[in-house]
Formats: sequence, C-alpha cells, structure tokens
Amino acid sequence: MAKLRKDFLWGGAVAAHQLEGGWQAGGKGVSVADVMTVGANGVQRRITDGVQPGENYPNHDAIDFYHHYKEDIQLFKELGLKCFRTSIAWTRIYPNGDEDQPNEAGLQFYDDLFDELLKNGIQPVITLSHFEMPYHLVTEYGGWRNRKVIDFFVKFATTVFKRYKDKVKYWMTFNEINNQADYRGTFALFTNSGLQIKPGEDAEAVMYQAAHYECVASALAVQIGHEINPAFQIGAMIAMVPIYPASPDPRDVFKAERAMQSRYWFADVQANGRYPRWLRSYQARKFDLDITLADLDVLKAGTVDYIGFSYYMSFAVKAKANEPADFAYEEAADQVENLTVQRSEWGWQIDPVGLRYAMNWFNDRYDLALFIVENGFGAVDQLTADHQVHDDYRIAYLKAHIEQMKLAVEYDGVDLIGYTPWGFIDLVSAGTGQMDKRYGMIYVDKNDAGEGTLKRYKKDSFAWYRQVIQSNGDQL
Ligand code: BGP
Repeated sequence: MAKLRKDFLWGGAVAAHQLEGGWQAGGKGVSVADVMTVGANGVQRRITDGVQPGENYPNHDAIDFYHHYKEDIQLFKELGLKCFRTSIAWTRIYPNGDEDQPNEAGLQFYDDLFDELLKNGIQPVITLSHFEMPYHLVTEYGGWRNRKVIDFFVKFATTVFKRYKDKVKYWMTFNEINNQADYRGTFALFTNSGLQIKPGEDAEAVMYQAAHYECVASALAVQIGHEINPAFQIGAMIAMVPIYPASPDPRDVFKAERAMQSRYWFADVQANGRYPRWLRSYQARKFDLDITLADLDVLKAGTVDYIGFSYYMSFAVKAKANEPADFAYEEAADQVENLTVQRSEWGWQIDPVGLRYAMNWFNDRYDLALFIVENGFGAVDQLTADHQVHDDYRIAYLKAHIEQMKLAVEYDGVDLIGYTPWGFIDLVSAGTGQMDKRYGMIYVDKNDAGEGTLKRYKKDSFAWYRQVIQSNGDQL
C-alpha cells in the first residue's frame, strides 16, 4: 500500500491580493483586484471606476502581510509548513503591465519574502497570475481579448523566472484558469481575464478567444521557464468541481459529461498540448477565432509538468426537458441541489469523496503528478473573550478530505506532490471581497468594516494541522 511521499509538501495557500495589502507600496500599480468593490448579500463583486483607498476595497490593506510577513512566517514555521503557496502580484513587478523595465522595489520585496521563507525551512510555491492582472492592461488593451497581452505576460514570467530561479522550484501559470468557462458570470470573466463584455457582444466567443491567448501565454512560459532552469516544475492550476448527473437518466449523464468537458478542456490543452476534438468541432461551428497553426505548435511544446488544482465542492446537473442537440453548459442554470451532501453557509456542497473522484479523473487523463493547491472550509468564526476559536467544523472538513486524498494515493496510484489548504491564515475572500468568510487556522483580527487590531491568534485547527504535518498525515 503506497504512502504519502516522504518529502510530501504539506503547506498552506494564499494569493497576493487577498493578504498582502500595501496596494500602492513600493511602486505597485493598480490591479484588477484593486478596483473590485465588495459584493454583499449574494451580489457579485463589481468593478468601480475611480480607485480610492477606502472601506469598499478591503484588499487595499488586506491583512497587511506586506508589513507583517516576518512575524507571520514564524507562525507558519511553528505550524510546521513545508511550503507556502502564494502569488507574485504582477503590478509590483510591472505596475502597468506594458513597461520595458521591471520595478526593482517589487522584485526586492519577493526576494526578501522568499529568503525569509527559505531561512525558516519553508519553500515558496508560486502562482504567476492569481486574479490580478494590471488594470492598465484592461483599460488600454481590453485584457486577455488582446493578443499583445501574451507578450506582456511572457515578459513578466521571464523576469520572475530569472530572478527567483534558485529560490522557487514549483510554479503555476494562471490560477483557476478554467473559472471563466462560466462566461455568464461577470466576476469570473473579469478576475480571470480582465474581460468586460460590450453590449451586443458574444461573451462566449470573447471568453474562448481570451482563454486561447492565455493558454498560449502559459505554454510559452512553460517553455521559457524550462530553458531558464530545467529543474523547474511548472503546473496548471485548475478549479476542479466534479459535475455529477442528477439521476441515472442518460440525458442527465450526457449533460454532466458535456459540463465536465466545458469546464475542464483547459486541462486538456495545458497537459496534452492540444484542444480536444469536441471543442474543435464546437468552436469551428460557432465562432471565428484567432487560433493560428503557430499557436498550436506552441501549445504542443509547452505542456505542464504537473496538475495543480483547487477542490472545495461538487455540482450536480439535470438535462432540460427539450435540450437542443448543440447545447452549451450553463453553469448556474443547469445546476440542481445534490441532496446527498451537506452545504456550507455559502451553499458550497461539501463532498470529500468528490476529491478522490477528482484525483482519479485527472490521474486517468493526464498521467501526471497532482498537487492539491487549495482546499478548505469558509465559515464565520467566533473569537472568544480569551482569543480562542473553536473551529471543529473546519477540522472535520479538512480531516474528511485528507482521508479521501490518502485513499487516492494508497489505492488508486495517484502521485501526489502536496496539499496546501486555502487561506490557512485568514484573508480577504475572493467571492465576497470581505473578511467574513474565513478559512484560516490563524485568526486575523479584522472585520468586514476594515476595523481590528490585525493581531493573529491560533485557532483550534492550528494545533490539529501541526500534528497532521508532523505525522505525515497518519494522525488525523
Ligand atoms: C478560489 C480562489 C481563491 C479563493 C478561494 C475561496 O476560487 O483561487 O482565490 O478565494 O477560491 O473562494 P472565496 O474566497 O470566494 O470563498
């Protein structure tokens, strides 16, 4: 029976714009994330013109990791982390995205951060782009709808690959690149690609074009990265939400299959180096896209080394009564509640077995190592008068998922690099833009109104996870 690797990367995951703050520090430019106001009561976050520091932009200060990282890393060390997954804010390196020369202060910040991590025995695992491209690339170039953005991204990637080539081994290109498959959700489109759809435009066509350019940029980055340091491991990062048929009705089963194809073709392109046949057929029928033969060669030459993925939940879908033959998956409209599983306060379906299913799905298709780079439970936590947080619900969620993760390694032949629970230190939620939805094992004293001391407190899950790491997953 296989066990977890001896060098298994137990860690924690965050993203620059959700914890750093310092949104204008050290010459940083304005990113897409910096212009998103909060979304309250189920309303999506939205873009607001005229960026001002203020309470409506919680990520501007976030948990001020920019100024607290040294003391935070001491806590990470106490937790026993082997790795720390974060992203490099593109706007610290190229504030507008289209400059010729990088911003030295931004580069220095990550040098200092990575040195501090390494000094404490924690290896950085880095996402190049996590929902925060320079806003200037949106206003001037239209975001990823513009082929020129490939060059800007490749320049950014090349700069940081060269600079940190001896400090970082594991990289990922785009965070949850496939979220934009839900092209009807403006939040996913804007955060992934900086896309604003004009009246009368076909959002689906714009998404496919932008996503193609991102895949080309990702493949170029993989190739260049390997030239800079052949030991680099450069992965995809896919938001994995298994989609089940609501019933054994064959029409529901095929609906779920089309839904999986629609959400996960990104992984086919990044891992196999080519578009799947169904999508080539679909795109040729419906759109006139700029996909050149040279692009297809780039995709083939720049396949990823591993599959990184996030896992929080599963969906279930039901076929419409009169489904047309040429139907497209509609993320929100096609979903039905899966009554066999529980839900979080935000309606996220809690499904640990789905993690084993997901690992098998990737394992069968791509024959690559996997890395679970996000998993976690968002909840409203209560800080007691003596600064404790009794988050047994979070421990229960993580434990159930780690159990399934181990089964996939022990019985299904999965080669798993590591596991980095999301938001292991409280940070700004991507979905709500607020602090209310906490994932951490470390509590940060800051509320939705932006008030608080920013003091850090260990939750019950902190001691629990430390013991999990110490026992390499034996003691859950
Ligand atoms: C993933 C993102 C993260 C993170 C997480 C939790 O989609 O990669 O950035 O925020 O989801 O989502 P939320 O913050 O909306 O609860």
